Amino acid sequence: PVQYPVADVEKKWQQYWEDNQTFKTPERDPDKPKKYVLDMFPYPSGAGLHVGHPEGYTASDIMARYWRMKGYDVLHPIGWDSFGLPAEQFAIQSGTPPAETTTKNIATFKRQLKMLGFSYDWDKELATTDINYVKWTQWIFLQMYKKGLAMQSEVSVNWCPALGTVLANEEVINGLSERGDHPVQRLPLRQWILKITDYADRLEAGLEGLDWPSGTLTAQQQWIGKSQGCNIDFGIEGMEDETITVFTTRADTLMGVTYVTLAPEHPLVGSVTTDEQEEEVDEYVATTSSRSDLDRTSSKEKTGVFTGGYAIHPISGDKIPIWVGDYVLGSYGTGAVMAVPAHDARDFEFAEKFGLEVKWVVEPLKNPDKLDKDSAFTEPGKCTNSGEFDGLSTGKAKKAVAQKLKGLEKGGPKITYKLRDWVFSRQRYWGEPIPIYFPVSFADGVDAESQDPREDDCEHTIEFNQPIPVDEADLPLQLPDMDDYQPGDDPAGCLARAKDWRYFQKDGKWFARETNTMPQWAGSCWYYFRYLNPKNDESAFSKKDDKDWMPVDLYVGGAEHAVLHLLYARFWHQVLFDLGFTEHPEPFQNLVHQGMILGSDGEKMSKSRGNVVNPDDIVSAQGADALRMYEMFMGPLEAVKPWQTSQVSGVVRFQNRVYNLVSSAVENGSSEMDTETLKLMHKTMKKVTEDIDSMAFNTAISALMVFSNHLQSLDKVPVEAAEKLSIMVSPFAPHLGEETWSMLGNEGSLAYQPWVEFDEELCVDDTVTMGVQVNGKVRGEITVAKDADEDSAVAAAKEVERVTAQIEGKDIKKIIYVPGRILNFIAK
Ligand code: ANZ
Repeated sequence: PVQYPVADVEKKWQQYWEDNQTFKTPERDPDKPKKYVLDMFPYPSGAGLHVGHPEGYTASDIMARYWRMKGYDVLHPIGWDSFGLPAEQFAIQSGTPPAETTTKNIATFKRQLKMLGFSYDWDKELATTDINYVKWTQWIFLQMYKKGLAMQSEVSVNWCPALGTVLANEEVINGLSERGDHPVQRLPLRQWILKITDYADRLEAGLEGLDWPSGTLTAQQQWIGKSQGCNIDFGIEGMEDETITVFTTRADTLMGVTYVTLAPEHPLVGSVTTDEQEEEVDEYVATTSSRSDLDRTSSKEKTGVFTGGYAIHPISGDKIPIWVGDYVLGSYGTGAVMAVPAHDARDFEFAEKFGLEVKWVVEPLKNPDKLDKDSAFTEPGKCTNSGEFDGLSTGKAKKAVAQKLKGLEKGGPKITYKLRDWVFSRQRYWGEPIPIYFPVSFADGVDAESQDPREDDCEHTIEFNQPIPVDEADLPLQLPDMDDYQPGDDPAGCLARAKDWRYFQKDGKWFARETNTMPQWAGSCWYYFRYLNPKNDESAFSKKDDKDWMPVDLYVGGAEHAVLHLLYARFWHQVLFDLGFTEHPEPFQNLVHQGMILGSDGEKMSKSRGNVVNPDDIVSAQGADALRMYEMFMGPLEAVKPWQTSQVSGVVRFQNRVYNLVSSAVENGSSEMDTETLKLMHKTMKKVTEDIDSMAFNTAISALMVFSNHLQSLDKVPVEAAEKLSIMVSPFAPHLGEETWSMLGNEGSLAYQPWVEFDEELCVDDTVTMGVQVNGKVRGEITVAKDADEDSAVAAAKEVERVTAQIEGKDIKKIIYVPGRILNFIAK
């Protein structure tokens, strides 16, 4: 055998693809079907590519290459998600401007992706930090602003002092920042928010019909957290005009309410609290204010204090004590609950701890006497001790109570969502500036003309309540150059220090720009639209391109984006849909998550563990195709799997074998094919085609291995078999595919060669394995020709010991034989 000159071959074909623009996106041909194959674009970190990147990127590349060969118009772009914290942290430490670091890192990533032979159309390349991209990101923000979907709000936010910024709820995990694990506190701050809650229902409904992993659909559903229930108004003793509105999913338990609990941040806490209780309540509110929602809902020990005030039950008119407890969240529902300790576990714990009354109002449908009263009974049942509602099942009672309250104008059905509005501002440098500014005012009587707010001693006020959008014609609004990127403790962020940028004069009046920037998620909300034509100067993307290419037919990326990027992007998309910019209601029709690749020790790869595999090393030792094939051969795409270097040599051997088989077919091949080889070839073509269709790449590669082993056992390799092998191998190992294709005497690239077609009839097995029964009981099995006649089937069966043991010495009365299905001896 000859050695496959992998390094030279891979370099040669990469050069060929580049010189010939092989993967340039075609003009859409309306007579052809299309596939938009999208990768989650990488954040170009300083560390370069890790082996997790090529996994998803190889999978999508296989599909893109396969679909081109199947005759689809394919769009397969790549770009860079290049805003974000690490470049800025690096700038703080080293003084290197983030733009410089980003450019350098992009160059490294690009070299590495090219080295892996992905069939990207590099003309579509974009970076979210490109000024022409920023321009349109800001433009979309302005469209949202004009639609009332972007607004300022004084919100209790997750302030991370170490990072000097506010984080979205999604970015805080167990009270620590998702990036860097720094402690996070709650603080009220002026923020920009996007009203994603306006889209809660649409975001939930749109999930139906998406071909997404079920876990991700569930994650989004739970994140949106649609909850169907009822709002109920309780009166307040001594306060005619005020009511406490609670949200409940168990209106049927209304007659079992024994107290009402307000969240510590509920606006009525102060007014319902009596003088005697004031000190205790104030103290309690102060101590709970720093606790995160997660902490409050997950901690075992319930805490709370009595306010001294009483609510009035909307139906019975009973007096009900009002408590404050931090297991009730201020940000969910109405921030107040009607407590039913008999039927809610949290209320039960609370009532036990503080000695509050427990009223049983739901009984099990069966054996109501056996109800154990040591814990809450939270299952559905039927109403009891509930007056007019007695006997109604839980479902019916919920409706009856809601109807009754509606009639009394004391509440009614209500849908609540867990989803919160999206805190969209960051007090950081390396993000898109928010294209808004505010008037600057000076003390009464001061001559504004003579003032300069850029000077330290110039007293002035920024009128944050009078935001003015930047004129669309003035976009992009660029970041200023700065030397110091340190966020500092001014929540206005470091851009506030760039005074020449921040303050400007127009028609003799002073204005101040917004100094908050957008979060990193902004850029990834719409990059798939910009790929359609990243050079478009007229618009973010054109209607024609949208019509031609959207939606994304295959989106490949990590499951860690289940609720962040994938929800935000759907939200922006739905807004753009409502504004008439796209005719497709959802962006990503089909989503696939690649599973994480672990180190050879089965642990997550990390520098500190020293188990990181560098793709550069694998490529320089064994080649890009070997890395690609190995990653696809490791196991099912979506499975988590450990790296096993020994298996890399397995695919390297396969690669050499294919090369040698084609060489020998070229030198000394056969123009004929025996039936066995022909049948195996068709079976392999069928298996590989169907496996690629379902993205089962590991089994497709093993089928190719089996086929190549068979070819190797032949005296002469049939040329046709070598051709098919070359085509089938090419999506996985594109360099090897091209090289063998050209060795077979073909001109140019095989990227657009028609994919193999199999003959279903040749894929059918000739033999069949079937059970043999004696008196209806299976005693053994035989493998015979599919159309074997009865005599040969019986002869085969008589070779099976367990069958002969059963019929020996008996009279065979009858033989039932259906070829390929049943052979049954009736013996007495
Ligand atoms: C009375 C009741 C009786 C409840 C009962 C449950 C069982 P989901 O499904 O998550 O929407 N709740 C309402 N607002 C709350 C808040 N801000 N903080 C903490 N808990 C809150 O849950 C809705 C239920 O959670 C509501 O129904 C309310 O308790 C509680 F036998 O009301 B229920």
